[in-house]
Amino acid sequence: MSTVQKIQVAIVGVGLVGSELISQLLAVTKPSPFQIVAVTSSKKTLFGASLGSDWKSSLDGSQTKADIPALTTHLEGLLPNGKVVVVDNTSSDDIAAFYPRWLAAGINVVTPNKKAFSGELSLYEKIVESSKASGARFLNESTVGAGLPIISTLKELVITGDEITKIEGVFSGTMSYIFNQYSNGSPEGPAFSSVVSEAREKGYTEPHPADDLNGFDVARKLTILSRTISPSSSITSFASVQTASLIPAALEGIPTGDEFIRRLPEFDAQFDATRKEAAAAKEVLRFVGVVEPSTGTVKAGLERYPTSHPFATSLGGSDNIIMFHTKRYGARPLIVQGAGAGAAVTAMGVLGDLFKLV
Ligand SMILES: NC(=O)c1ccc[n+]([C@@H]2O[C@H](COP(=O)([O-])OP(=O)(O)OC[C@H]3O[C@@H](n4cnc5c(N)ncnc54)[C@H](OP(=O)(O)O)[C@@H]3O)[C@@H](O)[C@H]2O)c1
Ligand SMILES: *[C@@H]1O[C@H](CO)[C@@H](O)[C@H](O)[C@H]1NC(C)=O
Ligand SMILES: CC(=O)N[C@H]1CO[C@H](CO)[C@@H](O)[C@@H]1O
Repeated sequence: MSTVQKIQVAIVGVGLVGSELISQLLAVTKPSPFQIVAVTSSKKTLFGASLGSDWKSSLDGSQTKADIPALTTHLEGLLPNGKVVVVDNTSSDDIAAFYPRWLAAGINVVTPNKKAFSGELSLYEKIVESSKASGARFLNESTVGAGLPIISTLKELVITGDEITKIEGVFSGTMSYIFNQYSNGSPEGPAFSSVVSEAREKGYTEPHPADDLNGFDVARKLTILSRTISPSSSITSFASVQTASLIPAALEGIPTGDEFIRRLPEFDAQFDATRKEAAAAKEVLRFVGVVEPSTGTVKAGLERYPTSHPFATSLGGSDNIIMFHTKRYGARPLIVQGAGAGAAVTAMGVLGDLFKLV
């Protein structure tokens, strides 16, 4: 390996997953094909060709301010030494806006950040063009289902010539948790507001639960799947996905999560009626995303499934489950299921993408 050039990895955003990724990178069986050359938080940057397990205190002590253009110049300077890849572990639109520049320069991009791939079509088109022009790659496995093999499974179905009839799934870990608790086929159960409030206390929701209940996270994931099936998909941005928000109209725009939680009980009766209706038909409620290429349907919302359906029987915790209905898989769809969030599995999805560059 010593004669083989290492892949030079720069990590932007060092929270839970970023930190976990660094641990996993440092634990890769020796000789590792990777070398961490830079780590950046929103405040500071640390450069170094041999960052080790003490990276956190070194970053804290660094005198170098975070500066993405300066990082970019530094990385361009490393290109003669071999491949360079930026791991974007932020949820920042500002960082996403740099992908075209990085890709055009020949720097690969690996990320769990959905922003660039699910936002404005013009940014996405620039990303695709810059990558084509330079040959640098962008990899996105962990944007959908964290570490679960969703994108890679879909890509393989598509490139081998299978025809996707429909993809349907529970794509949000938060929504999964909420409805696994709320609706199990019984007409009775805990109040919707109490399930949401408990999920929030456990840290399973965003600080403002409306940021989960609006369905945008699912709409972003569906946009990524649609564009992966067909880069010329007509989705102009995730905002154009037909999304049935669960936020009661009267609570739209409430500024704080605390006030939202205080008011949510006013709408328990409404959710309860929906649960009773489903139970009477021996069905459960699940918040799902659907992509149906033949009709151009891309939608997110609450749907009902029979109590015998895998979406009712096989989900626990905040699992994701994704069903691929295709021509070859016929009446028995291909199903991928498992934990769809968490630092360890998300970092694994990112590291798996890094290995694709080796
Ligand atoms: N956690 C999961 O299970 C999971 C699963 C799949 C995908 N993801 C995706 O992973 C990404 C991160 O997740 P998150 O929700 O935990 O994000 P987050 O809380 O917003 O964390 C982002 C991190 O990036 C850093 N950051 C933000 N802007 C930056 C900038 N301009 N330059 C450098 N660093 C910057 C922040 O640094 P400071 O701490 O220095 O402020 C922070 O540590 C998101 O895109 C998310 O959608 C997460
Ligand atoms: C995700 O990455 C794959 C490459 O692995 C690519 O084929 C696909 O088009 C990408 N999708 C999006 C929406 O970026
Ligand atoms: C995917 C990933 O690494 N996400 C992490 C990025 O960093 C933030 C910390 O600020 C974590 O919270 C994320 O989980």
